[in-house]
Amino acid sequence: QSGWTGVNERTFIAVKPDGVQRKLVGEIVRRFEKRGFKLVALKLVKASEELLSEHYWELRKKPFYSRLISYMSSGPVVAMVWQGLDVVKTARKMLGETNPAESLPGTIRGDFCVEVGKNVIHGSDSVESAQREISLWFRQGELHRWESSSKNWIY
Ligand code: 3AN
Repeated sequence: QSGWTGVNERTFIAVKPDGVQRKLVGEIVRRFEKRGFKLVALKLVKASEELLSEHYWELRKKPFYSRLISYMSSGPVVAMVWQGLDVVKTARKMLGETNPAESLPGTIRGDFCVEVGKNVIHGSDSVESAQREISLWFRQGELHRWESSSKNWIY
């Protein structure tokens, strides 16, 4: 796992229940594909409260925490792993700001939502949290290992 840097960097992306309900999955997958990232894993899951409490461990003291957990467990989410050069940082740019009101048009949140409590998508905020989140949401066997080739210029 520690070797996943450079073009092999990976991030965890999840379309949240509001995004799935609003049928934004295809649009979001399309944006990541067209940007040039490789899909490594994808599944539709109804997240348990146990999984979500681990995922949002850092936010457990926040006033909105219980609302966040019930929103995230209100329906299925589409959990994905994407791979490519600087994917963690680039994905955060593609998502926009946590608060959609501050997200620029052209970003996913800037184009599709207005509420911080229903902001359509999650993306890991660092390489370390990406590794933690990927191993929390996926088993090793669910992650595709793309052959590293000398033809990395082929996207
Ligand atoms: P991000 O998802 O952009 O990394 P975090 O980790 O600070 O942002 O917040 C995680 C999630 O918690 C957000 N995606 C959002 O759904 C929810 N959240 C964050 N701040 C608020 C808030 N002030 N009120 C309600 N929900 C919030």
